[in-house]
Amino acid sequence: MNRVMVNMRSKEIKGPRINEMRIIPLAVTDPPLLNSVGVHAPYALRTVIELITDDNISGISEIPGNTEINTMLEKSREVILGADPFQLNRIRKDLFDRYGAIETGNRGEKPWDDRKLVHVYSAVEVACLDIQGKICGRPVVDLLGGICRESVPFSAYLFYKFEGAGGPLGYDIDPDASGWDAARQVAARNPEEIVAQARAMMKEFGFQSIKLKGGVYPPQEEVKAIILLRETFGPDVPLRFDPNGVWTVETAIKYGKQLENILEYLEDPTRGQEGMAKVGRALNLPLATNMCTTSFEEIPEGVRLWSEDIILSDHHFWGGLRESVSLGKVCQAFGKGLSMHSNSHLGISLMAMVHMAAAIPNLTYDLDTHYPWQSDEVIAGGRIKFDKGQLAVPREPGLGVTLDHDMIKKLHNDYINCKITHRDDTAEMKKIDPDWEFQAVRW
Ligand code: GKR
Ligand code: MG
Repeated sequence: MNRVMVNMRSKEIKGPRINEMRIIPLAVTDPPLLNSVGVHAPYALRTVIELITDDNISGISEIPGNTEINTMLEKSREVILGADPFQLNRIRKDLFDRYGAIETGNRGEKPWDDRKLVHVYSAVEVACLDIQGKICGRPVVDLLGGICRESVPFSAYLFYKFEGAGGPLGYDIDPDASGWDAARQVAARNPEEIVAQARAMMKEFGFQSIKLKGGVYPPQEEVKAIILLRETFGPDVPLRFDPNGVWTVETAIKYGKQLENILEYLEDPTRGQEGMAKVGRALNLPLATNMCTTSFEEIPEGVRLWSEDIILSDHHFWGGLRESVSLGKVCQAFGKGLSMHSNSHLGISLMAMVHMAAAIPNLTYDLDTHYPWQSDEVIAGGRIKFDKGQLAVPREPGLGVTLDHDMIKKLHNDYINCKITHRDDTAEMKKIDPDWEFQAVRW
Protein backbone atom coordinates (compact mmCIF):
# COMPACT_ATOMS: atom_id res chain seq x y z
CA MET A 1 0.00 0.00 0.00
CA ASN A 2 2.83 2.42 0.72
CA ARG A 3 3.94 2.04 -2.91
CA VAL A 4 0.72 3.25 -4.47
CA MET A 5 -0.65 6.64 -3.39
CA VAL A 6 -3.38 8.76 -4.90
CA ASN A 7 -2.37 12.30 -5.63
CA MET A 8 -5.74 14.01 -4.96
CA ARG A 9 -4.95 17.12 -6.98
CA SER A 10 -4.13 15.44 -10.29
CA LYS A 11 -6.18 12.28 -9.60
CA GLU A 12 -3.11 10.46 -10.90
CA ILE A 13 -2.08 7.29 -9.12
CA LYS A 14 1.52 7.61 -8.07
CA GLY A 15 2.80 4.11 -8.62
CA PRO A 16 6.28 2.77 -9.13
CA ARG A 17 8.40 4.06 -11.99
CA ILE A 18 10.95 2.19 -14.09
CA ASN A 19 14.28 3.84 -13.55
CA GLU A 20 16.69 1.32 -15.02
CA MET A 21 16.57 -0.84 -18.15
CA ARG A 22 19.29 -3.45 -18.66
CA ILE A 23 19.62 -4.96 -22.13
CA ILE A 24 21.86 -8.03 -22.10
CA PRO A 25 22.59 -9.86 -25.38
CA LEU A 26 23.45 -13.54 -24.89
CA ALA A 27 24.72 -16.39 -27.03
CA VAL A 28 23.18 -19.74 -26.15
CA THR A 29 24.71 -23.06 -27.21
CA ASP A 30 22.58 -24.53 -30.01
CA PRO A 31 23.13 -27.80 -31.91
CA PRO A 32 23.20 -28.01 -35.73
CA LEU A 33 19.46 -28.42 -36.21
CA LEU A 34 18.25 -28.48 -39.82
CA ASN A 35 15.29 -26.69 -41.31
CA SER A 36 14.07 -25.43 -44.67
CA VAL A 37 16.33 -22.38 -44.44
CA GLY A 38 19.60 -24.14 -43.57
CA VAL A 39 21.17 -25.12 -40.28
CA HIS A 40 21.32 -23.55 -36.82
CA ALA A 41 24.58 -21.80 -35.96
CA PRO A 42 26.52 -23.14 -32.92
CA TYR A 43 24.91 -20.34 -30.90
CA ALA A 44 21.37 -18.95 -30.87
CA LEU A 45 21.06 -15.30 -29.85
CA ARG A 46 18.73 -14.21 -27.07
CA THR A 47 18.47 -10.88 -25.31
CA VAL A 48 17.52 -10.65 -21.64
CA ILE A 49 15.82 -7.47 -20.46
CA GLU A 50 15.79 -6.44 -16.82
CA LEU A 51 13.65 -3.49 -15.73
CA ILE A 52 14.20 -2.05 -12.26
CA THR A 53 11.77 0.25 -10.49
CA ASP A 54 12.54 3.21 -8.26
CA ASP A 55 11.85 1.02 -5.25
CA ASN A 56 14.24 -1.62 -6.57
CA ILE A 57 11.82 -4.24 -7.86
CA SER A 58 13.23 -6.11 -10.83
CA GLY A 59 11.28 -7.66 -13.71
CA ILE A 60 12.87 -9.87 -16.37
CA SER A 61 12.10 -11.20 -19.84
CA GLU A 62 13.82 -12.78 -22.81
CA ILE A 63 13.39 -12.36 -26.58
CA PRO A 64 15.13 -13.51 -29.78
CA GLY A 65 18.29 -11.41 -30.04
CA ASN A 66 19.83 -9.69 -33.01
CA THR A 67 21.60 -6.39 -33.38
CA GLU A 68 18.55 -4.68 -34.96
CA ILE A 69 16.20 -5.73 -32.17
CA ASN A 70 18.83 -4.70 -29.63
CA THR A 71 19.15 -1.26 -31.26
CA MET A 72 15.38 -0.83 -31.11
CA LEU A 73 15.47 -1.88 -27.44
CA GLU A 74 18.15 0.76 -26.78
CA LYS A 75 16.00 3.43 -28.45
CA SER A 76 12.95 2.36 -26.48
CA ARG A 77 14.60 3.53 -23.25
CA GLU A 78 13.21 6.97 -24.17
CA VAL A 79 9.71 5.55 -23.59
CA ILE A 80 10.38 2.99 -20.88
CA LEU A 81 12.44 4.98 -18.38
CA GLY A 82 10.12 6.86 -16.08
CA ALA A 83 7.08 4.79 -17.16
CA ASP A 84 4.69 3.16 -14.69
CA PRO A 85 4.98 -0.65 -15.18
CA PHE A 86 1.21 -0.94 -14.66
CA GLN A 87 0.44 1.37 -17.60
CA LEU A 88 1.13 -1.15 -20.34
CA ASN A 89 -1.43 0.28 -22.76
CA ARG A 90 0.28 3.64 -22.59
CA ILE A 91 3.75 2.12 -23.00
CA ARG A 92 2.56 0.18 -26.04
CA LYS A 93 0.97 3.21 -27.66
CA ASP A 94 4.03 5.38 -27.00
CA LEU A 95 6.36 2.75 -28.48
CA PHE A 96 4.33 2.32 -31.66
CA ASP A 97 3.63 6.08 -32.03
CA ARG A 98 7.28 6.91 -31.67
CA TYR A 99 8.96 4.11 -33.62
CA GLY A 100 6.21 2.68 -35.87
CA ALA A 101 7.44 4.71 -38.82
CA ILE A 102 10.99 3.35 -38.59
CA GLU A 103 9.97 -0.29 -38.21
CA THR A 104 11.55 -1.96 -41.24
CA GLY A 105 11.43 -5.57 -40.12
CA ASN A 106 8.83 -7.90 -41.56
CA ARG A 107 7.44 -11.33 -40.92
CA GLY A 108 9.33 -12.48 -44.02
CA GLU A 109 9.58 -15.81 -45.79
CA LYS A 110 11.60 -17.56 -43.12
CA PRO A 111 10.08 -19.49 -40.24
CA TRP A 112 10.96 -16.77 -37.77
CA ASP A 113 9.85 -13.19 -37.34
CA ASP A 114 12.01 -10.16 -38.10
CA ARG A 115 9.60 -7.49 -36.84
CA LYS A 116 11.30 -5.46 -34.15
CA LEU A 117 8.65 -3.47 -32.28
CA VAL A 118 6.49 -6.48 -31.57
CA HIS A 119 9.50 -8.13 -29.91
CA VAL A 120 10.43 -4.99 -28.00
CA TYR A 121 6.93 -4.56 -26.63
CA SER A 122 6.72 -8.24 -25.73
CA ALA A 123 10.02 -7.93 -23.81
CA VAL A 124 8.82 -4.88 -21.92
CA GLU A 125 5.37 -6.34 -21.23
CA VAL A 126 6.66 -9.60 -19.74
CA ALA A 127 9.18 -7.75 -17.54
CA CYS A 128 6.47 -5.32 -16.39
CA LEU A 129 4.11 -8.21 -15.57
CA ASP A 130 6.93 -9.75 -13.54
CA ILE A 131 7.20 -6.46 -11.62
CA GLN A 132 3.42 -6.16 -11.23
CA GLY A 133 3.26 -9.70 -9.86
CA LYS A 134 6.00 -8.99 -7.34
CA ILE A 135 4.22 -5.82 -6.19
CA CYS A 136 0.83 -7.54 -5.86
CA GLY A 137 2.29 -10.77 -4.48
CA ARG A 138 0.64 -12.79 -7.30
CA PRO A 139 2.00 -15.01 -10.08
CA VAL A 140 1.80 -13.68 -13.64
CA VAL A 141 -0.90 -16.23 -14.50
CA ASP A 142 -3.21 -14.48 -12.00
CA LEU A 143 -2.60 -11.15 -13.76
CA LEU A 144 -3.71 -12.81 -17.01
CA GLY A 145 -7.07 -13.76 -15.56
CA GLY A 146 -6.14 -16.72 -13.38
CA ILE A 147 -5.22 -20.34 -13.68
CA CYS A 148 -7.08 -22.75 -15.99
CA ARG A 149 -4.66 -25.66 -15.53
CA GLU A 150 -2.16 -26.49 -12.79
CA SER A 151 0.48 -27.84 -15.14
CA VAL A 152 1.23 -27.34 -18.81
CA PRO A 153 2.10 -30.22 -21.19
CA PHE A 154 4.78 -29.88 -23.88
CA SER A 155 5.57 -32.00 -26.92
CA ALA A 156 8.85 -33.58 -28.07
CA TYR A 157 10.16 -31.30 -30.81
CA LEU A 158 12.26 -33.45 -33.16
CA PHE A 159 14.72 -32.12 -35.73
CA TYR A 160 16.77 -33.55 -38.52
CA LYS A 161 20.28 -32.56 -37.56
CA PHE A 162 23.96 -32.89 -38.19
CA GLU A 163 26.19 -34.46 -35.59
CA GLY A 164 27.33 -32.02 -32.91
CA ALA A 165 26.57 -30.18 -29.72
CA GLY A 166 26.91 -26.52 -30.71
CA GLY A 167 28.65 -23.84 -28.66
CA PRO A 168 32.46 -23.68 -28.75
CA LEU A 169 32.40 -27.30 -29.92
CA GLY A 170 30.65 -26.25 -33.11
CA TYR A 171 29.85 -29.43 -34.93
CA ASP A 172 32.24 -31.58 -32.91
CA ILE A 173 31.05 -34.18 -30.43
CA ASP A 174 31.60 -33.89 -26.68
CA PRO A 175 32.80 -37.43 -25.83
CA ASP A 176 32.14 -36.99 -22.08
CA ALA A 177 28.40 -36.42 -22.45
CA SER A 178 25.87 -39.05 -21.38
CA GLY A 179 22.08 -39.58 -21.45
CA TRP A 180 20.11 -36.96 -23.38
CA ASP A 181 23.23 -34.74 -23.46
CA ALA A 182 24.89 -37.41 -25.58
CA ALA A 183 21.76 -38.22 -27.60
CA ARG A 184 21.18 -34.61 -28.60
CA GLN A 185 24.58 -34.56 -30.30
CA VAL A 186 23.82 -37.52 -32.54
CA ALA A 187 23.00 -36.91 -36.22
CA ALA A 188 19.42 -37.52 -37.43
CA ARG A 189 19.15 -37.79 -41.20
CA ASN A 190 16.67 -40.59 -41.82
CA PRO A 191 13.51 -42.08 -40.30
CA GLU A 192 15.36 -44.54 -38.05
CA GLU A 193 17.56 -41.82 -36.57
CA ILE A 194 14.52 -39.60 -36.01
CA VAL A 195 12.83 -42.43 -34.09
CA ALA A 196 15.98 -42.89 -31.99
CA GLN A 197 15.97 -39.16 -31.24
CA ALA A 198 12.30 -39.35 -30.23
CA ARG A 199 12.95 -42.27 -27.89
CA ALA A 200 15.85 -40.47 -26.19
CA MET A 201 13.98 -37.18 -25.82
CA MET A 202 10.79 -38.81 -24.54
CA LYS A 203 12.75 -40.94 -22.08
CA GLU A 204 14.47 -37.88 -20.63
CA PHE A 205 11.52 -35.42 -20.57
CA GLY A 206 8.48 -37.69 -20.53
CA PHE A 207 6.74 -35.93 -23.43
CA GLN A 208 3.48 -37.55 -24.57
CA SER A 209 3.25 -36.05 -28.08
CA ILE A 210 5.68 -35.38 -30.94
CA LYS A 211 6.36 -32.66 -33.49
CA LEU A 212 8.79 -33.21 -36.37
CA LYS A 213 10.36 -30.24 -38.11
CA GLY A 214 10.37 -30.98 -41.84
CA GLY A 215 11.13 -29.11 -45.06
CA VAL A 216 14.67 -30.52 -45.02
CA TYR A 217 14.55 -33.69 -47.16
CA PRO A 218 12.24 -34.63 -50.05
CA PRO A 219 8.63 -35.03 -48.87
CA GLN A 220 8.51 -38.82 -49.38
CA GLU A 221 11.48 -39.24 -47.00
CA GLU A 222 9.91 -37.08 -44.30
CA VAL A 223 6.52 -38.78 -44.66
CA LYS A 224 8.33 -42.11 -44.10
CA ALA A 225 9.69 -40.71 -40.82
CA ILE A 226 6.20 -39.75 -39.67
CA ILE A 227 4.87 -43.20 -40.57
CA LEU A 228 7.72 -44.86 -38.67
CA LEU A 229 7.02 -42.63 -35.65
CA ARG A 230 3.39 -43.73 -35.76
CA GLU A 231 4.36 -47.42 -36.05
CA THR A 232 6.80 -47.05 -33.17
CA PHE A 233 4.74 -44.99 -30.70
CA GLY A 234 1.20 -45.99 -31.72
CA PRO A 235 -1.97 -43.92 -32.12
CA ASP A 236 -2.00 -42.62 -28.53
CA VAL A 237 0.97 -40.33 -29.16
CA PRO A 238 -0.27 -37.34 -31.19
CA LEU A 239 2.05 -36.42 -34.08
CA ARG A 240 2.53 -33.08 -35.83
CA PHE A 241 4.69 -32.25 -38.78
CA ASP A 242 5.93 -28.86 -40.02
CA PRO A 243 7.60 -28.39 -43.45
CA ASN A 244 7.69 -24.60 -42.91
CA GLY A 245 5.87 -23.74 -46.12
CA VAL A 246 8.34 -25.10 -48.68
CA TRP A 247 5.90 -27.42 -50.47
CA THR A 248 3.75 -26.40 -53.41
CA VAL A 249 -0.02 -26.68 -53.01
CA GLU A 250 0.04 -29.87 -55.14
CA THR A 251 2.82 -31.45 -53.08
CA ALA A 252 1.05 -30.51 -49.86
CA ILE A 253 -2.17 -32.14 -51.04
CA LYS A 254 -0.41 -35.27 -52.33
CA TYR A 255 1.56 -35.93 -49.12
CA GLY A 256 -1.08 -34.47 -46.83
CA LYS A 257 -3.45 -37.22 -48.05
CA GLN A 258 -0.98 -39.86 -46.90
CA LEU A 259 -0.96 -38.29 -43.45
CA GLU A 260 -4.71 -37.84 -43.01
CA ASN A 261 -5.29 -40.46 -40.38
CA ILE A 262 -1.90 -40.12 -38.81
CA LEU A 263 -1.32 -36.49 -37.82
CA GLU A 264 -2.93 -34.44 -35.10
CA TYR A 265 -2.22 -31.47 -37.38
CA LEU A 266 -0.10 -30.52 -40.36
CA GLU A 267 1.71 -27.22 -39.83
CA ASP A 268 2.44 -24.79 -42.69
CA PRO A 269 2.66 -27.39 -45.48
CA THR A 270 2.62 -24.54 -48.01
CA ARG A 271 3.15 -20.79 -48.11
CA GLY A 272 0.56 -18.02 -47.74
CA GLN A 273 -3.07 -17.90 -46.69
CA GLU A 274 -4.48 -18.67 -50.15
CA GLY A 275 -2.30 -21.72 -50.67
CA MET A 276 -3.04 -22.99 -47.18
CA ALA A 277 -6.78 -22.56 -47.80
CA LYS A 278 -6.56 -24.63 -51.01
CA VAL A 279 -4.67 -27.39 -49.20
CA GLY A 280 -7.12 -27.27 -46.30
CA ARG A 281 -10.10 -27.71 -48.64
CA ALA A 282 -8.53 -30.78 -50.25
CA LEU A 283 -7.56 -32.57 -47.05
CA ASN A 284 -9.37 -34.16 -44.19
CA LEU A 285 -6.66 -33.03 -41.77
CA PRO A 286 -6.41 -29.93 -39.54
CA LEU A 287 -3.87 -27.34 -40.71
CA ALA A 288 -1.93 -25.16 -38.29
CA THR A 289 0.24 -22.10 -38.83
CA ASN A 290 2.89 -19.87 -37.40
CA MET A 291 3.74 -18.54 -40.87
CA CYS A 292 0.62 -17.42 -42.77
CA THR A 293 -1.58 -15.88 -40.06
CA THR A 294 0.87 -14.22 -37.72
CA SER A 295 -0.76 -11.01 -36.53
CA PHE A 296 -4.20 -9.68 -35.60
CA GLU A 297 -4.25 -7.77 -38.91
CA GLU A 298 -4.08 -11.09 -40.81
CA ILE A 299 -6.91 -12.76 -38.91
CA PRO A 300 -9.86 -11.41 -40.96
CA GLU A 301 -8.38 -12.86 -44.17
CA GLY A 302 -7.42 -16.06 -42.36
CA VAL A 303 -11.06 -16.44 -41.33
CA ARG A 304 -12.49 -15.44 -44.74
CA LEU A 305 -10.27 -17.92 -46.61
CA TRP A 306 -10.05 -20.40 -43.72
CA SER A 307 -6.31 -20.74 -44.26
CA GLU A 308 -5.80 -22.70 -41.05
CA ASP A 309 -7.74 -24.53 -38.35
CA ILE A 310 -5.21 -23.84 -35.61
CA ILE A 311 -3.05 -20.79 -34.90
CA LEU A 312 0.26 -21.16 -33.09
CA SER A 313 0.57 -18.43 -30.53
CA ASP A 314 3.95 -17.07 -29.43
CA HIS A 315 4.11 -14.14 -27.05
CA HIS A 316 7.35 -12.89 -28.64
CA PHE A 317 5.59 -12.55 -32.03
CA TRP A 318 2.04 -11.64 -30.99
CA GLY A 319 3.01 -8.74 -28.74
CA GLY A 320 3.18 -10.19 -25.27
CA LEU A 321 1.22 -12.41 -22.91
CA ARG A 322 -1.96 -10.37 -22.73
CA GLU A 323 -2.23 -10.07 -26.52
CA SER A 324 -1.78 -13.86 -26.66
CA VAL A 325 -4.65 -14.31 -24.21
CA SER A 326 -6.71 -12.10 -26.57
CA LEU A 327 -5.62 -14.31 -29.46
CA GLY A 328 -7.12 -17.22 -27.52
CA LYS A 329 -10.47 -15.39 -27.37
CA VAL A 330 -10.36 -14.56 -31.08
CA CYS A 331 -9.64 -18.19 -31.94
CA GLN A 332 -12.50 -19.31 -29.72
CA ALA A 333 -14.88 -16.83 -31.35
CA PHE A 334 -14.03 -18.08 -34.85
CA GLY A 335 -13.82 -21.76 -34.01
CA LYS A 336 -10.07 -22.05 -34.53
CA GLY A 337 -7.77 -24.06 -32.28
CA LEU A 338 -4.79 -22.58 -30.45
CA SER A 339 -1.36 -24.13 -30.00
CA MET A 340 2.09 -22.70 -29.16
CA HIS A 341 5.12 -22.05 -31.35
CA SER A 342 8.73 -21.97 -30.15
CA ASN A 343 12.21 -20.94 -31.22
CA SER A 344 15.50 -21.63 -29.36
CA HIS A 345 15.03 -20.15 -25.86
CA LEU A 346 15.98 -20.18 -22.19
CA GLY A 347 14.03 -20.64 -18.97
CA ILE A 348 12.66 -17.08 -18.71
CA SER A 349 10.69 -17.51 -21.93
CA LEU A 350 9.76 -21.06 -20.91
CA MET A 351 8.18 -19.77 -17.70
CA ALA A 352 6.40 -16.95 -19.56
CA MET A 353 4.95 -19.62 -21.90
CA VAL A 354 3.79 -21.67 -18.92
CA HIS A 355 1.98 -18.71 -17.27
CA MET A 356 0.36 -17.84 -20.57
CA ALA A 357 -0.73 -21.38 -21.43
CA ALA A 358 -2.13 -21.85 -17.93
CA ALA A 359 -4.32 -18.76 -18.39
CA ILE A 360 -5.84 -19.66 -21.78
CA PRO A 361 -8.68 -22.16 -21.47
CA ASN A 362 -8.67 -23.13 -25.16
CA LEU A 363 -4.91 -23.69 -25.48
CA THR A 364 -5.53 -27.41 -25.58
CA TYR A 365 -2.56 -28.68 -27.60
CA ASP A 366 0.77 -29.64 -26.03
CA LEU A 367 3.15 -26.71 -26.43
CA ASP A 368 6.18 -26.66 -28.75
CA THR A 369 9.47 -25.97 -27.04
CA HIS A 370 13.09 -25.99 -28.21
CA TYR A 371 14.20 -26.18 -24.56
CA PRO A 372 15.56 -29.77 -24.73
CA TRP A 373 17.99 -28.61 -27.42
CA GLN A 374 19.58 -25.99 -25.17
CA SER A 375 22.01 -26.84 -22.39
CA ASP A 376 22.76 -23.34 -21.04
CA GLU A 377 20.57 -21.58 -18.50
CA VAL A 378 20.54 -18.13 -16.93
CA ILE A 379 17.98 -18.59 -14.18
CA ALA A 380 18.89 -19.29 -10.57
CA GLY A 381 18.71 -23.01 -9.87
CA GLY A 382 19.72 -24.00 -13.40
CA ARG A 383 17.80 -25.99 -16.01
CA ILE A 384 14.07 -26.43 -15.45
CA LYS A 385 12.99 -30.06 -15.02
CA PHE A 386 9.95 -31.50 -16.79
CA ASP A 387 7.75 -34.01 -15.02
CA LYS A 388 6.07 -36.45 -17.45
CA GLY A 389 6.45 -33.83 -20.19
CA GLN A 390 4.77 -31.15 -18.09
CA LEU A 391 5.72 -28.09 -16.09
CA ALA A 392 3.87 -26.97 -12.98
CA VAL A 393 2.64 -23.39 -13.04
CA PRO A 394 4.76 -21.34 -10.61
CA ARG A 395 2.81 -19.85 -7.69
CA GLU A 396 5.51 -17.40 -6.57
CA PRO A 397 4.95 -13.69 -7.26
CA GLY A 398 5.77 -12.62 -10.85
CA LEU A 399 7.26 -15.08 -13.33
CA GLY A 400 8.71 -17.17 -10.50
CA VAL A 401 12.28 -17.15 -11.85
CA THR A 402 15.28 -14.93 -11.09
CA LEU A 403 18.62 -14.39 -12.82
CA ASP A 404 21.84 -16.24 -12.16
CA HIS A 405 24.18 -13.28 -12.71
CA ASP A 406 27.29 -15.44 -13.17
CA MET A 407 25.63 -17.32 -16.01
CA ILE A 408 24.37 -14.05 -17.51
CA LYS A 409 27.98 -12.82 -17.54
CA LYS A 410 29.22 -16.03 -19.13
CA LEU A 411 26.63 -16.11 -21.92
CA HIS A 412 27.15 -12.39 -22.54
CA ASN A 413 30.89 -13.07 -23.00
CA ASP A 414 29.99 -15.91 -25.38
CA TYR A 415 27.88 -13.36 -27.31
CA ILE A 416 30.82 -10.98 -27.58
CA ASN A 417 33.24 -13.73 -28.61
CA CYS A 418 31.03 -15.62 -31.08
CA LYS A 419 30.63 -12.56 -33.35
CA ILE A 420 27.18 -13.71 -34.52
CA THR A 421 24.96 -10.65 -34.99
CA HIS A 422 21.72 -12.19 -36.27
CA ARG A 423 20.20 -15.55 -37.13
CA ASP A 424 21.25 -16.68 -40.61
CA ASP A 425 20.74 -20.44 -41.05
CA THR A 426 21.43 -20.16 -44.79
CA ALA A 427 24.88 -18.63 -44.24
CA GLU A 428 25.66 -21.44 -41.75
CA MET A 429 24.63 -24.07 -44.29
CA LYS A 430 26.76 -22.44 -46.98
CA LYS A 431 29.82 -22.92 -44.76
CA ILE A 432 29.19 -26.66 -45.14
CA ASP A 433 27.83 -26.70 -48.69
CA PRO A 434 28.69 -23.50 -50.60
CA ASP A 435 26.15 -24.35 -53.36
CA TRP A 436 23.22 -24.64 -50.96
CA GLU A 437 20.46 -22.04 -51.55
CA PHE A 438 17.29 -21.33 -49.59
CA GLN A 439 14.22 -21.81 -51.76
CA ALA A 440 10.99 -20.41 -50.39
CA VAL A 441 9.16 -23.12 -52.37
CA ARG A 442 11.28 -26.22 -52.80
CA TRP A 443 9.20 -29.29 -53.59
O1 GKR B 1 14.37 -23.38 -35.13
O2 GKR B 1 14.72 -24.31 -37.04
C1 GKR B 1 13.97 -23.82 -36.22
C2 GKR B 1 12.49 -23.74 -36.50
O3 GKR B 1 12.24 -23.98 -37.85
C3 GKR B 1 11.93 -22.42 -36.08
O4 GKR B 1 12.68 -21.38 -36.62
C4 GKR B 1 10.50 -22.22 -36.44
O5 GKR B 1 10.15 -20.89 -36.18
O6 GKR B 1 9.94 -23.88 -34.80
C5 GKR B 1 9.50 -23.00 -35.68
C6 GKR B 1 8.25 -23.36 -36.43
O7 GKR B 1 7.39 -24.00 -35.86
O8 GKR B 1 8.06 -22.97 -37.58
MG1 MG C 1 5.98 -23.90 -37.56
